Formats: sequence, C-alpha cells, structure tokens
Amino acid sequence: MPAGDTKRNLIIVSNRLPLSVKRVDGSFQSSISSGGLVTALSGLTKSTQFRWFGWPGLEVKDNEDRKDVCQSLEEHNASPVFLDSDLAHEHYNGFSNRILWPILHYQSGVTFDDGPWQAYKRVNELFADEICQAAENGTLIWIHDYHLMLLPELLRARLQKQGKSCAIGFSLHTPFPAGDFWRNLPVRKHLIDGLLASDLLGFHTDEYKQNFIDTCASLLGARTEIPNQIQYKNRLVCIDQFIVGIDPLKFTDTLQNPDVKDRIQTLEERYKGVRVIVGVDRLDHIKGLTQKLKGFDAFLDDHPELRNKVVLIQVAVPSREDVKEYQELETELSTLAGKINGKHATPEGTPLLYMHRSVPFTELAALYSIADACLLTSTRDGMNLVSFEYVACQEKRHGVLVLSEFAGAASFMREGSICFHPANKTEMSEALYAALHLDKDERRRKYEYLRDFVHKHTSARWGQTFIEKLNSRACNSTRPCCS
Ligand code: GDG
Repeated sequence: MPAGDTKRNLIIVSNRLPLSVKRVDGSFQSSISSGGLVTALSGLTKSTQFRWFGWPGLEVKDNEDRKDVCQSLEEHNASPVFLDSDLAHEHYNGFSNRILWPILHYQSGVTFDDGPWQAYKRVNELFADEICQAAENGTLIWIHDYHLMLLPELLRARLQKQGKSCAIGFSLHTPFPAGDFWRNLPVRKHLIDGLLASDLLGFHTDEYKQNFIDTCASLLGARTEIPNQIQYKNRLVCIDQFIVGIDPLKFTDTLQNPDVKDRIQTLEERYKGVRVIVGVDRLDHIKGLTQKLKGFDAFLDDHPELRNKVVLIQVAVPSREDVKEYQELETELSTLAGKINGKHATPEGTPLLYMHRSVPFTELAALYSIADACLLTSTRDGMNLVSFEYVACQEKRHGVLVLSEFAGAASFMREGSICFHPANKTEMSEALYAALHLDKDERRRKYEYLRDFVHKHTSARWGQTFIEKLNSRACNSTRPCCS
C-alpha cells in the first residue's frame, strides 16, 4: 500500500463470501466457491492482506453454531454477516437478481415490487451495522457489486456517528447502463445517492463510467465538469475505470501439472481431426447462451462440409437456480441442445456437448488449452473473465477468441479477437468460420496482442491500483481526486 504513510487495515465486502459453508456431521466447513468476483479478488490475495465480509450462504440461528461458523471462516480471513434465509432470498433473488441485474444489463420487461426493495434496504443496513463495528479509524473499506449499492451511504452515516474516519471504495462488476435506461427503475435516485457516499467508485470500462457520470448529472444535478470527479452534497467523489483481470500464472502453472498434461493428451486424441470450440458461462440470460446455440446451429447449416469436423463444448454452470426465469432458461437450453444434436448428429458423433454443471479447475484449464476457438456471446457483460482465461491457456495453440461486442472485454480485446453481434446469427456464423480458418501468422498476431494485455492487466494489478487510489483519498480527502 505505497500511497500514504500508514499501513491501513483493509476490509473487503461482498454480498456472498467467496466460500460455501456447509454443515458436515454437526460442525461447519467452508470451501472456496467459483465466479467472476472470486476469480478477480483471489488474484489479490497473493499480494495484499484483507478481511472479507459477506453472507455465508446459509441461515444460522443458534449462537453456538454462529461461533462455529466464524471459526471455520477464520482460516480464510473471512467474517460472516448473518441473515435470515427469507430476508436473504428477498434481497438476493427478489431485488438484486430479479429487478436490479436485468436493468444493469439492459433487459426490458422488469417489474418493480416494494417487498424486495424493503429487503434490499434492510440487508444493506445489516451490512452497515456489521462493517461499522469491525472498522477502526483509518480502515480502508472496499465494497463490491450491485447487491450493496446503498451500503456506502448507510455505512458513512454510522461511521461518522462513531467518530471513525474511513475511506470507502465501491467497485461495480456489471455494466452501468445509459441514463435513459437506468431511469426505468423507480428507485433510480436512491441507489445513486447510496453510491455517491463513496470516496472512490470503480467501473470496468470507460463507457460504464461515463454512463454513470451522465446519470448523476441529469438525475441529481451533481456537478461533473471536472474529469473523473463528481461533486455532490458538498463531497467530492472520485470515479475511474479499473481493468479487472485474472491471475494468468495460475493457468500457465496448472498446464504444467503432469496430470493436466495427461488429460490434455487424452482430449487431443479424442478430438483428432476435429476443430474444438469451447464456451464457459454461468447459466444466465446475459451470457447469451440461447443466442450461442442458435448461432452454432446456423453455422452448422451454413457449413455442411464441416459435419463431424467441428464440436462445441459448452460448460453452462448452474446459477441462481431458485429463480424461476433461470429455471426456464435451463429448460430452454436443454431442449435447444437436444434439437441441434438431433438435426446435425451422425453415427460418428454429435456436434454439441452441452454440460450443465461446474467442472474442476484443472479440467477447465485443459478444455481451454485444447480448443481452437472460444465462443462468448454475452448480450451484456461487465467484463467477462473467461475470455482472459482462454487466452492464458493458449500459449501453444494460438486459438482464436470469438467475442460478443457487448462483453466489457471487447472494449479492450477487439484488436486481438473476432467480434460480432450476438443476436445476428449470420455474423456469428461468419465469425466462427473466420476464426477456424485464420492463417497461422494472423492467429499469432492476435494471440500475442491478447497475451500481452492479459499478462499486463492482472487481477493483482487491478486490486493494487484501486487500493492505492483509495488509500491516497484517505490521506488527502480534501484534495481534488485523480489530479
Ligand atoms: C461477474 C460479471 C465480470 C465458470 N465455470 C466454472 C468456473 N467458472 C469461473 C470462470 C471465471 C468465472 O467463473 C466467471 O467469470 P465471468 O467474468 O466470466 O462472469 P461472472 O461470474 O458473471 O462475473 C462479469 C466478473 O464479475 C468480474 O468482475 O467479468 O462480467 O458478470 O473465472 O473460470 N470455474 C470452475 N469450474 C467451472 O465450471 N472451476
């Protein structure tokens, strides 16, 4: 933490802890879970110490049990924010995922209900109580993602009451939509108000940052003339783009593991003479999986000469399984996958391998490594770290990234990939064909561009840059930011 003269405590806050806590034989055990936020922040653990606060994912009522949970989390430097399961459900599924997530990702047809909104506010208050109690004077507090947009304001009020001076940073992991779309949300002003109590706000791309600045100006009349600053309610909020990434060495090291090498060899033999396309996505509307399967179907229609010579291996990781819309999406995808294989299968095999489950990390790395192309079709996506991971595993093959222009990653990776509109089946089919037929030199050129980007913009760099900036805000809170 070079900026500033004191080594400060760091608290990281997210709705869910990066751990799954389970009761096994009467006691509690925790294990690391997967997802974009976990990937981004686990890259930081190598270089920076912090304590992570969040909901442990299950209701724990009994005080002795709560102590046990705290103990099982302690080895991971994590602390729980306990919530009743009904409240957690209304906050997470009811408001965050049913109402807020679609708005942030430009999905229409969202209905607003007061019940889930009250739950959202209540959970943000409970987090504020817990974090305020844990923070000391000078602690840096870095809050993550859309589930906790009211937290900066609620927390600042509590900290001030207790005479604690702490810098508050907030990073959004989703897009921030254009102001006119954001206005659809009835509580549009409350959430922006909540965020503007931060000292530093981070977005994945310039576009999201600019959308947010424009919204603050038009919705709240905040002053935004000075670049990267918002003046509101006599406070100065610093706002910037921070490129989130991965730890590429974790992938390159894994590919050196003898078991993984064996697995790669087995897969390469299995797919000898077949071009492999890989896709890895959480099963979520924003990942454009329906569009992906339909686009792949069109590609197979367009190129009968590639029958038995190409396969799409799609990992669709179960996500938000208790939300009706996600259950319906899964049914739609299974049906579609069956239809595509029914239509294009031959006695030699099927062109689509649709896996509705999570795979171990080593298997993921092996799959990335054997694939000639990676197809990502997000209709909107904050960044998309799978695109980074694929590149990290392509040192030998120089496979091609076929990337939706609506993934945040496309803002940085366009030059090194083939971009397309995910709802345009013809464009997707042409992009796939081009990817599989790119000459060796062009593949190398594109790969080297992406490799340099992925190795430069690591998750550790992302985290350190944010923390340094937050720390400098804490040291000089009266000085204009980003100057
Ligand atoms: C959110 C934003 C933003 C996936 N399947 C398996 C598995 N994963 C891991 C991947 C990757 C992560 O999950 C997914 O990251 P993404 O970035 O692609 O997507 P989200 O989860 O939606 O993340 C996103 C991110 O936050 C960070 O800011 O980029 O836009 O939506 O790391 O490898 N890991 C394992 N098995 C699987 O089956 N082990």
